[in-house]
Amino acid sequence: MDFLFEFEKKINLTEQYLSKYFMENDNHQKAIYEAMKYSLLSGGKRIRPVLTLSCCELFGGGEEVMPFACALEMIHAYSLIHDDLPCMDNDDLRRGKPTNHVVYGEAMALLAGDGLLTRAFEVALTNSELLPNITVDALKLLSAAAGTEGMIGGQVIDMESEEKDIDSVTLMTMHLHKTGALIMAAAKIGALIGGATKEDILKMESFSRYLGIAFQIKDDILDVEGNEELLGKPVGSDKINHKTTFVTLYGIEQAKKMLEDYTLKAIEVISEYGEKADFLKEFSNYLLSRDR
Ligand code: GRG
Repeated sequence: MDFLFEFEKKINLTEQYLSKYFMENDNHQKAIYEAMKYSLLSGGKRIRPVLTLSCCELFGGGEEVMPFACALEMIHAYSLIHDDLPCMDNDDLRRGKPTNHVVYGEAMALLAGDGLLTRAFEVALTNSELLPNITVDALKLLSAAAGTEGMIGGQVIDMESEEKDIDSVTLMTMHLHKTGALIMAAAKIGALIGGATKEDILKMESFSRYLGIAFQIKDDILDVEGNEELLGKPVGSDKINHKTTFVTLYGIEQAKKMLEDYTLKAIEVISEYGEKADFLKEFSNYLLSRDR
């Protein structure tokens, strides 16, 4: 299997679907669609939809998962818009471009985030061929991951930790929610729609929990050692904002060791599926060595 070729194919499919959902907007709502598209169609790595699709394929599914895969990416895009707002992290740059509120103003950025979140659920429901019980279960996973027991819950821990030294348990809990929840939902929804059993879905949960933590550790390392041009945002922001990260808590060398350990654990879980899981194994390694 040529990993980069397969990866590119999955990214292209995601781009096609995402654009399709935003084609017909030459009407009086033009302004909000422009702001939504600015953040949704602007060079994200598409990790969540690619994970959703590949986990679906692992169990024999395919393109039928794309509405849910895109819904996850839309929720991710909304979280980035809101996270950059002046009342949150107040960031001016993301993916090498001015943030949404810098271009469209705070009020429109707020609405663009709200619009993406709401539209995500509409988009998720566009595949009427899925069995109703599968759709309902996938929606439960999606909404729980986005909400107060998931990503929002993690953001609240983050806000309450500002300017404080937090311990390793709080740091882990925060990231399992803030970053991990959507990544875990991607893997589980993909598996569910692909036809996985309950037992398989539990395995995918374990796999994606390790992967989500590894993803965040890498993010913290990149904030120290990354290249600003490749990242499209300034490095060192965690230090400036006095944030506790895997690097500040454990040191850079230990953080790198943890990144490798969590990635290996993820790969170990998925290895049970043999060659069928080759893409996911390579994908885990790609996340470990990524430079943006
Ligand atoms: C709803 C305000 C609000 C926040 C929710 C997820 C989140 C909390 C905020 C987003 C900011 C952030 C730094 C989250 C941590 C997860 C993370 C590393 C996001 C970046 O994801 P990538 O690297 O982004 O997949 P791209 O740009 O590739 O799409």
